[in-house]
Amino acid sequence: MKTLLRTLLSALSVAMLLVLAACGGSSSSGSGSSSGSASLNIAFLPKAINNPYFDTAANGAKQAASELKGQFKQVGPTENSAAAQVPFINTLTEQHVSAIVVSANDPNALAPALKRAMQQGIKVVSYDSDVASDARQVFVNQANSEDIGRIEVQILGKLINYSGDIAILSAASTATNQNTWIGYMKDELSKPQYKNMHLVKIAYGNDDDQKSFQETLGLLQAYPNLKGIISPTTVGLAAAARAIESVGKGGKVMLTGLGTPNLMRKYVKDGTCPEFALWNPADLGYLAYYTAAALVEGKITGKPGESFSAGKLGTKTIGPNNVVLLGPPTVFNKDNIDQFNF
Ligand code: RAM
Repeated sequence: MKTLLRTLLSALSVAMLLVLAACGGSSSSGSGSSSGSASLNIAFLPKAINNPYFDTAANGAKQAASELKGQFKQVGPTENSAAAQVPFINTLTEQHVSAIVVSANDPNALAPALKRAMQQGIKVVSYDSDVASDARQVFVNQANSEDIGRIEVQILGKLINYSGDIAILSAASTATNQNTWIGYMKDELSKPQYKNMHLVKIAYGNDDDQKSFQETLGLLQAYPNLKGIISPTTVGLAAAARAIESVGKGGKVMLTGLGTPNLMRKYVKDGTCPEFALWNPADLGYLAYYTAAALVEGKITGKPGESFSAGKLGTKTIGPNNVVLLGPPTVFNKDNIDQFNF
């Protein structure tokens, strides 16, 4: 009897291993509302999963799905790379979901796969980080890209008295959103009031905590006179704060960028990162779901000037280049950070 049990148990564990192997370690996070309208079968594909920023966005999308009685699922790689995102697009296309909502690690590398999806009638919405404009119907932008880039330089300027060497710690070197923002940072830095601030290096942490931490240590070592760092990524900003403190430079090398209040609260209060910016990622996911749903239901086609209802966010209108804007970013500091919990 015992032997039989043992044989059964080991057969079961082999079967489980086979199932896991068949999943290929592809990390798909669970589906939200499983009931709901079969035609609203909307899949989110973030740059990578296991990033609290995208988890928060997914929570907003789930809320939208339940309001619209649609389905939601999120799939994605564990590593921030366009190459790792492509197979997920292909699988979603084979599954014939009604819409793919994607945050791109590269504007062009995802385009062929997304265009194939669109040819099969699948609606494509980019959110957070855009793809080439002919590879999606609509881009849901979190905030005006120019404002985001300029605000970060303005905050750092204030923190370091407009003087000294500065560096940027970005995400993937091909990320559409970070590269757009960095373009505006450079433009802001070219204004006369920043003439004594010098951008010495842009480092890339790939939205990977450990790599971002190491890259920050590298910056601190290579540029001992560094006065400030801008990290326009939630993963990079938190890792940079930890790295700065690990070498006792908290408050000496000023840090700002884009972060989530929950990850940055400690560093705002102890002075390592006195001020940073972000939008509400949950609202971004919510708006992206409503946009995809409006496309699937034929309420919009994605052309500038079309309007649709985005639930609690009110009526939204598609702007130039088929972009829907969430709203202005929020600046967080010690005076307001405790009012936020995400
Ligand atoms: C990271 C990602 C994301 C970006 C935020 C600010 O989580 O790079 O794309 O929008 O930071």
